[in-house]
Amino acid sequence: MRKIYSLLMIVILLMIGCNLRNLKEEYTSEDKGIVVGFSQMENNSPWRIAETNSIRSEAEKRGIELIFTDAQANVEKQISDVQYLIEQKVDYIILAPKLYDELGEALQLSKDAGIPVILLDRKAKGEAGKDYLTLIASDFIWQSQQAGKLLAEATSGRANIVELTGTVGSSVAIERSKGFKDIIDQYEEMTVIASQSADFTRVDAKKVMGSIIRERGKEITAVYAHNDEMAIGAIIALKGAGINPGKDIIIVSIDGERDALKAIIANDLYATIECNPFMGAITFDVIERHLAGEKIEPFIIIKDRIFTKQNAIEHVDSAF
Ligand code: GYE
Repeated sequence: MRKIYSLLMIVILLMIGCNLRNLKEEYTSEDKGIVVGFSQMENNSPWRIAETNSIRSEAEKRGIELIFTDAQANVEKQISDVQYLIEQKVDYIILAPKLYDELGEALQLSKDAGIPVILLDRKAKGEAGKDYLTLIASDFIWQSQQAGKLLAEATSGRANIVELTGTVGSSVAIERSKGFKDIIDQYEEMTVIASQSADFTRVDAKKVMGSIIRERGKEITAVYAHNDEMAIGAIIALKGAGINPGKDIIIVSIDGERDALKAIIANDLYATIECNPFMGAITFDVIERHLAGEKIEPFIIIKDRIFTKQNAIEHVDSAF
């Protein structure tokens, strides 16, 4: 009898515990009760997919409702996506803006609607604290300076460089050109002999690099790509033209995606500077801090690492 009694007590206590837990979960999600909109510019590369997944899983983890839109690389669509999020009366907008000038309009629309915007991974025209809450991104000048330094080291300061730039009109492409130039300008014999956009994509880079090889093939000794996808495209084009990347031509790039780390291990790529896409936790921390009435700093910098032959193996499995 006593045994049955204690067993019953345990069951009752467990049931109360479960209920309390449920209540607590409901309380936390209802307590926040917020809806966040996320306007992604495109979702077609390992980097973008990793960023999107990081935002999505963090929202889910915190019980925050997320409305996701993908502008599919179309700037007009991205502006109307933001309009749609405003109509949905979201409490915050996370905006990964494709182009600097054009997406300034989206900032104004959100501002007029009184919805705070968090810029993610690129800038848009406006002022922090006024037109948007904050920018969460890597330091692109630092990244590209590191790429320049590594290339100088690998080529002993003598190189005819092809620069494959990112999307024209994006803040990141402007800054990744600038930081790199800061460094190579210090070397008399480092010159950019061709600079062309391949829109951050592997397919375009393969084509662009192919045509540069046809025009200036013999002169090229190095490639600086604004992201890994373009570096991979360049590697494919070089191999297709019978040129040996890593030996005849030294390549550096930015992002730290898995294919790039594999290319380092295969000696095709000299180095890649990380651009960490896992910004979900930081982004929702900002939202929660803002909800709690804290003042938010205008620029939240993501810290990045450098991947070379020395550490690529160690990181390849955890890369995106
Ligand atoms: O490096 C690239 C992506 O804006 C930081 O955009 C981002 C860049 C990233 O397409 O791969």
